[in-house]
Amino acid sequence: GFVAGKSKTDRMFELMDGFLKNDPDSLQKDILHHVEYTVARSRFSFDDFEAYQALSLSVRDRLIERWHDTQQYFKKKDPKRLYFLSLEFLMGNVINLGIRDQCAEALSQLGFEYEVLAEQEGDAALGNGGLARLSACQMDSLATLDYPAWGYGLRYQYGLFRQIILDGFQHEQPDYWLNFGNPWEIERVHVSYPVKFYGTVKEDTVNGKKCKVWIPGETVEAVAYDNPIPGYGTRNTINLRLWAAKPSDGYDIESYNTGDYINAIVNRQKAETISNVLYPDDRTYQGKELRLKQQYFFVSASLQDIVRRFKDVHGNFDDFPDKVALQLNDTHPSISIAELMRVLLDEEHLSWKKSWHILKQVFSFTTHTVLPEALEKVPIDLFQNVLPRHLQIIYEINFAFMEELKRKIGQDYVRLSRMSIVEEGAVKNIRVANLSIVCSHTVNGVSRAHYELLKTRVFKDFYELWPEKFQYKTNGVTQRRWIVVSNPSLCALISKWLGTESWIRDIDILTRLREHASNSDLQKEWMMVKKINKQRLAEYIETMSGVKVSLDAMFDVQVKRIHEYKRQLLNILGVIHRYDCIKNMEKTEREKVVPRVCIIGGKAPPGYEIAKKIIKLCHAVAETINNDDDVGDLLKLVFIPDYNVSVAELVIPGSDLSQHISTAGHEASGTGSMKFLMNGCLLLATADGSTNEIIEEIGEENMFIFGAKINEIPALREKDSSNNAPLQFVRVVRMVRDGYFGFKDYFKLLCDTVENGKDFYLLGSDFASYLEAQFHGDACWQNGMLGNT
Ligand code: C3B
Repeated sequence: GFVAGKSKTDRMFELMDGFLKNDPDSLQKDILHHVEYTVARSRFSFDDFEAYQALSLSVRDRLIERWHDTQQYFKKKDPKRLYFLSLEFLMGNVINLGIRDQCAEALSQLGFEYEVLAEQEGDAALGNGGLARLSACQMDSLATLDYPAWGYGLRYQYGLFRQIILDGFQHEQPDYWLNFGNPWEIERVHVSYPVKFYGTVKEDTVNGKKCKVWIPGETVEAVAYDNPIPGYGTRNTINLRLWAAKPSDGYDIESYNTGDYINAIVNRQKAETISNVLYPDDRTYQGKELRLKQQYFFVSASLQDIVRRFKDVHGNFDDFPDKVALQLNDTHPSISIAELMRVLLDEEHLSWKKSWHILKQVFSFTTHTVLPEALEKVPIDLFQNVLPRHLQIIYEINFAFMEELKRKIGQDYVRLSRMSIVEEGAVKNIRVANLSIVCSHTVNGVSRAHYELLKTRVFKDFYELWPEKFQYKTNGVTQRRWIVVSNPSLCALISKWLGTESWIRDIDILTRLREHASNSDLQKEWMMVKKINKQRLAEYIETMSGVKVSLDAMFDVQVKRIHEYKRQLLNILGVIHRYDCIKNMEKTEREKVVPRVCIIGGKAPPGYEIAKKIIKLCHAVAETINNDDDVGDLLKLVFIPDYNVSVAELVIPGSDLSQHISTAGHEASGTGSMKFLMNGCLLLATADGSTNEIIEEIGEENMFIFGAKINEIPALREKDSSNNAPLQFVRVVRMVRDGYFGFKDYFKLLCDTVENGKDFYLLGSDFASYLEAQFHGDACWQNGMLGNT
């Protein structure tokens, strides 16, 4: 019964607080409970995987409890909610609950090892690279900082492909990660919405007013899968709601009347393909129908969910902008603009004026790129076919925008056509970025340098029109994953020297370590930690590639997606130069060489030929160097296959030096550098993206900065840049061309990208200063300044 004077809700909070305990004894009971009743194995005999399942389910129960408390709390408070819409999330495994030690103890008595069970879990690789990992770090932060936030995305059945290397070539293998189920997610069969596609638009009258009715040609059901995300040091547990496509229940007379019952069912079943697979290219947009359907599918389901939650409490839409913030993670979810407008107009029957007034207060748009070719464009024909009503709405938004613009800038038709949402030409397109800017109250860049480029180049016209819309928030990464989880030894060290764990919540507290920076005890402990992590990494390298590496060598790492602008090729050419130098040295000179292990890892988009050739070149060069006894431990080159969040957690803490060497003006921000820095690894970098701000923060004297600056790039490109290339550059490229590492014909195209006046990413003109920075790195290592004393 209820205690007198207490509300039912208060009583519920009280009760739940006492439900699941976190002591090892209670955890053991729960684990066995799940072994017996959920996994349905005998508690007298279950293996590591089953133990992992039971453990995850036990932890999940605790998450659900917190999740319900959080929902209940916010339901009562009705705050403005932040909805983060993203087509990609790279979450990694669940962290933050703060009961790891208790779990480990509970398991050890049952005869299992926590670490071994943790290895049973694969990554949820529902994203490509930096953008997707940023989304995950943001979710962690939002939860920890007690925000009433929701993430929305797609539950792909096939995440990012697994990279297999055969003979040095990349092969892609499907990542069917749900094969053995996902113990962390909660399937919400009752949270599902119909999503419409294709069809036609008809005129109708409702309450005496004319309106549009969209008669769809296909309806697909979106079912919610919830992934609770606990904050650190708080009970706030937010939700990442991912949608899966299921055939709709709707009885479609058309297809069943043809008499072909079997085919009608087969066709319905095809609906599931919408959420099947993640597009593995994180930059170039190809205007594919499936991609547009994926975008609209997750956006439509999310908005239906958001509007339903709003309407549960509010009778009309006046307060919508005070209760709902929609954050667009790049242009991928931008179709939600037209969708919200459609819902307000066609389903809620608000006027255009009122709908537009609401709309322009709720969206904010973060762009993650500087490359104009990466800005999404959707061919009008495709749009018309898949989303006919949305196209009408976009035309109308554009018409109003063009009228407004003409009033402001006059009849400057060149500028008008540049800024139009509709691109005219042989193929007409919708420019999704323009739509996003016109309809968002804020356009956000991901670093200061990125913001400057948005203002002066990428979105110059729009900046001049609406300077107040533009801002930036420099990217960050969460120390909860990149130190606490990935580097437990460093975590312990930091807490010990700071005398507090508060830095785990508030990263600025880390600056207090400066007071101890010159303390030799701290330095010794720091080096011990690095050794442990290098050891772990060295073992991994040996199992993955068979190469034995020396722990006394400098571990020099570049791990990220493979792209020409990120210049892994510059790195490899640098390694060839180093090898060539060593080969040509006298014995006495060789004694002074700093031994290096050069580590490269990353996936190439499957259709990106040059990126794939870069991977092959890395293997070809490694084959030559690593088998040259004459060079031995002075130089090794290893490629780490299948780079992902788990691999990053292992590689980053074990690195001494890391490379972030994009051509200046191409990396919008870069976040890998921050993860390496947190783990006490120095940076060899160009003054690009967020690196510029890191320079200000830690001082150029504490980094190895090289290469042309952002504002020097255009002039360098004007000049025939391959003529700026130093002799050393010409020499190493020639070695590749001449077949020194084999595969002469195969590498021809790759060499062509940096020679004969076509060196767009300016490897040649940056090569000399790159080598200088590398040389400086060696010198610091020799003086024990790189942390190798
Ligand atoms: C990336 C950018 O390339 C990085 O510079 C940036 O740090 C991150 O986003 C996060 O902002 N990015 C990406 O991974 N995929 C895209 N399609 C566009 C940008």
